[in-house]
Amino acid sequence: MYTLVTGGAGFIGSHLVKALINSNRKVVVLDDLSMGNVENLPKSENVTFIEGDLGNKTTVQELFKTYDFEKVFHLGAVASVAASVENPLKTHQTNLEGSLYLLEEAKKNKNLKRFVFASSAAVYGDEPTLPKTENSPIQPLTPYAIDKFASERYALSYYQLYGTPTAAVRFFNVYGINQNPSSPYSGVISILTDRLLSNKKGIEKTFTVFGDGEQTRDFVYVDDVVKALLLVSESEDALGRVFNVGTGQPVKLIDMINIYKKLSGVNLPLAFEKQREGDIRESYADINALRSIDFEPSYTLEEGLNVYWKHE
Ligand code: NAD
Ligand code: UD2
Repeated sequence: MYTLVTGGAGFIGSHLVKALINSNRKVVVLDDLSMGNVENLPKSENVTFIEGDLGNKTTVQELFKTYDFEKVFHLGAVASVAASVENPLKTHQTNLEGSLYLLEEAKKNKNLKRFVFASSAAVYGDEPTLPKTENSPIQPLTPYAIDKFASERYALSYYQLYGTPTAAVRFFNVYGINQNPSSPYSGVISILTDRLLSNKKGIEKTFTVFGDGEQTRDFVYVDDVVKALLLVSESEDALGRVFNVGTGQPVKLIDMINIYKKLSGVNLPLAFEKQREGDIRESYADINALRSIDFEPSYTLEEGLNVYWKHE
């Protein structure tokens, strides 16, 4: 029996693949390498890499004909909000149509034990209720968030309508090793790491803070995200439900920057620019639902940043 990880060559997916391999699973990765990199994958005979587009129905159908999947983790997506705003149609083909192709195949597979869909805190938009519980108002503001919410609902409705064993997770701000810092819309911690590394090497760079730095986020270390994904894929209580994945702790952007500068011991000048359009002021997760299936984050922000920095 195999486990499918779509988007497995990407940031979060590749950490999940490593964890699955370490627990002796046979893993199939479907990734079109639009963002991912095969170098992220562990070298193991238990990993089969398939370069392909999950937004192509035939590719997905062939995949399910070839392999009998016990678990599916659907992480493959156009993960950039900015890209979704630039090209809603292309994003939709991957982020919604692709999800439906996978769900349709999952529905037919009687051996399937779990299908976990990776959604996003973006579904909450800038609605001000805090902390975000899974029942907080939904206000998806971008094509990315709209497709995430629709896919999530489809996944959960497949459980209600057809008994397909689905669950969904809403990731907050994930950070860690292998996160790509190359776009201005990459995760802030990956950009900060990149700037700290440059300054450490004597290449002087500044880090731009958008706004006053007082905005809060729930930064969750990637290993904790993998832990949450595995729990959601195993717990009977997770069936048909959606779970926030964060730490439950809000951190001010400026505090995170100062903690990181201090632990790296690198001097990094800051420049302040006006707040990004549409930037959310405050965001953090209520993780009681995840706690109810025995999740507790293992990393404080300091610990996560420390592991990340030491690796770089
Ligand atoms: P990522 O870009 O590193 O990973 C996504 C992977 O999907 C990439 O390897 C990419 O090549 C692949 N992909 C894209 N389009 C594809 C297609 N048509 N067919 C096959 N593969 C395709 O991003 P990530 O940060 O690892 O995100 C993983 C998932 O988690 C995504 O669904 C993303 O939307 C979601 N998410 C991430 C965060 C975060 O903080 N990183 C927050 C919320 C939600
Ligand atoms: C996250 C997601 C985004 C979307 C959004 C929905 C990531 C990378 N982004 O955006 O996809 O789901 O949540 O709410 O997961 N910042 C700087 N300097 C920089 C980069 C960022 O000051 O160079 C600020 C940015 O303006 C924001 C904060 O840092 O206030 C976090 O930025 P981010 O892009 O990492 O994540 P976020 O929460 O804006």
